Amino acid sequence: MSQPKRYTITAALPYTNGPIHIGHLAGVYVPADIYARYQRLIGNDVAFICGSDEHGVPITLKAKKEGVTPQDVVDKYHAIIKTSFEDFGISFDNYSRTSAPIHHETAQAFFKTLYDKGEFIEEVTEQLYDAQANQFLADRFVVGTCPKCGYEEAYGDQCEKCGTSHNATDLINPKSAITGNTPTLKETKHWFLPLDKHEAFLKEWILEGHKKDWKPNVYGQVKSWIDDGLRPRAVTRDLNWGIPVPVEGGEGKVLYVWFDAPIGYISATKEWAAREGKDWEPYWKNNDTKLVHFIGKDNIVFHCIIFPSMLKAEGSYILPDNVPANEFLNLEGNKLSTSKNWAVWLPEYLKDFPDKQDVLRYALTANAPETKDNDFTWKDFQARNNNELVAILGNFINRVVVLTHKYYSAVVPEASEFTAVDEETLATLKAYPAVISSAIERYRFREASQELMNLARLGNKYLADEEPWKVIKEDEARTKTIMFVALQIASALATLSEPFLPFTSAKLKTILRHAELDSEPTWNTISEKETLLPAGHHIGEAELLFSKIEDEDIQVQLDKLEASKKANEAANKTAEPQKDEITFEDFTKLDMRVGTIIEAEKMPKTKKLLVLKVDTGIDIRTVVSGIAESYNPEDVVGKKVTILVNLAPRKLRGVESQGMILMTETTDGKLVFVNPDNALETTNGLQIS
Ligand code: B3M
Ligand code: ZN
Repeated sequence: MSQPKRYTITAALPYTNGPIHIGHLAGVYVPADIYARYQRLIGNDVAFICGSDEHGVPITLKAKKEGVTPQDVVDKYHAIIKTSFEDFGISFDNYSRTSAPIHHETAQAFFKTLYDKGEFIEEVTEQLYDAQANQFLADRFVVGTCPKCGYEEAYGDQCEKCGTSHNATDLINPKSAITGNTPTLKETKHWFLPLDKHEAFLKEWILEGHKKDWKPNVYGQVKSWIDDGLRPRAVTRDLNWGIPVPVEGGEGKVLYVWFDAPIGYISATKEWAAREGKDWEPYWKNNDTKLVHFIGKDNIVFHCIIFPSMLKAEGSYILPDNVPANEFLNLEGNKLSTSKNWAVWLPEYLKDFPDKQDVLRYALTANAPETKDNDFTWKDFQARNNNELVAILGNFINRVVVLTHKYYSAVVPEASEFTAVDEETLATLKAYPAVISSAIERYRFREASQELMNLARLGNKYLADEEPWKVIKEDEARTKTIMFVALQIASALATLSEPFLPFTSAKLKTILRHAELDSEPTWNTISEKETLLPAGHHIGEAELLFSKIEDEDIQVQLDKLEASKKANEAANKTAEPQKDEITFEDFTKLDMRVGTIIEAEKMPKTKKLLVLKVDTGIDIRTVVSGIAESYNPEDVVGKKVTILVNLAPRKLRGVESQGMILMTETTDGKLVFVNPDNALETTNGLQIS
């Protein structure tokens, strides 16, 4: 067997400003977990690292919105996110947080090293400033038009549309996210990482060195940024939430969140190694370690250009071997959005589907946004569960286990002679670990998950073709052989499903009593061993691996989304813009009185019109009013209304209307009377004061 390799596998540190949703899981954490579990299974030495990203403007904004401190925000969401990862079986070796003292020390030391080596440019420049908020506007504190793609809601440090990272002063038409004001410029000192200085190295390392093995979406983005030319980027900020800048002149300033966060991978590795009594340095400094960053596509620039430039400038670190960034997952045709609550939040999913962690993992993997943005639909989720997990994998295992109990009292039977079909089936089985490995090694997790399902299909087909339930009536020896072969497939599935379906794999190993075998099948031995489950081995009770998801369960989820959509529509219904200005004289021309509706009836053959008789205090007049969709005639009789009495009469459907009742519209479109109860009733009309 080959020497175990050392792997440092990182997954993007989630911002602790909210829980995580299926987009995070599909794009980053499930593929990273499949990869890490797989590397462990084949015997490699793995440090699978993540943690909460607790600095940066998103946290500050959330704290402002909720009226609490940033520390309150990160404490709350760190706990929620950490629990979600555990709940979904994401097998981090360490889930740390960037507020941990070890991280503050590590990030400050890193900064200090670059500072001492003269790797920064120290410069006083004009930066965007919000005088009203008394605050410099960096990162998400400022929104404007992206200089590269024209997206109008780009942040100060990055455009989420095209992924480009830029300086806040590059934004066209910047606006403060705090007050909405147009910022002014104010001088301030910062430290800049001269990315231009690392351009040649980046070109050689990525553009020449990783043309073949990096995903085209990642390579293409990196190439386009490098081709556009790189410029120095500020790595410090005038903010009060973050890691203090540890050098002279840095008082009152903090490290840019994207400077400190990737160093979080290193701090989390240190924390883990100390706990485990290991040395952290080989995981970050030995050339034979493979460093792999799992991220979403909006993080590419930071992991492929900025962080590697930092590591290179520091000098003692290895660089990532690969950065298999995924594209985005949409939900039912729309972009996932926290602010619009257009998401499936993991804690909520678990409330509705408490034992279906693996189902979500599987649905997200089978439909992962690996090469392009992809859509998650609840119908597809239901189909993946019912048609694949239940009907193929679950069904196969259930048949094997139930028949073994029924025919052989749960003991693996002795095989006699293998037929050509048996030989071929067993040979195909032995090839599966390599097939699935190859897909995983190429970061093709969709393909890998489908190959796993194909192995279950192989089992199902084998049983359907060999029909042990028929053969048992005439040929006992043959039935034993068939069941023996089927049991080998079940055993391989228990092992090979672990990276994808860890909960199911554990259940299946319990059912097959893998732990009681002299030598438990492993990823590497499946292809080598003659048998996985030997004759005479006792298996355990059948247990339901998957259960059908009904249409009603799916409807509940669709209804939730529909409710979000409605709530958004109501919230987004913006007020009509103000009309052209009028003069005070114009206004005094209006003669408004308080009147009482004394009669009301529907205008025949219309939907909208009511014919009203109104006592205005000066006379009783007829008014035709377009309120029939909001009021029944009987409901308005007796109501006090504000009426404009000197409006020129006009005929509507043959009835002369002698005035206008003042109405206003609520946000959901209902017309309501301008309530005159507070108006002064005078013969001179509405009081103006
Ligand atoms: N927290 C951004 C994000 O959640 C960021 C990742 C940091 S990885 C070092 O999109
Ligand atoms: Zn852009």
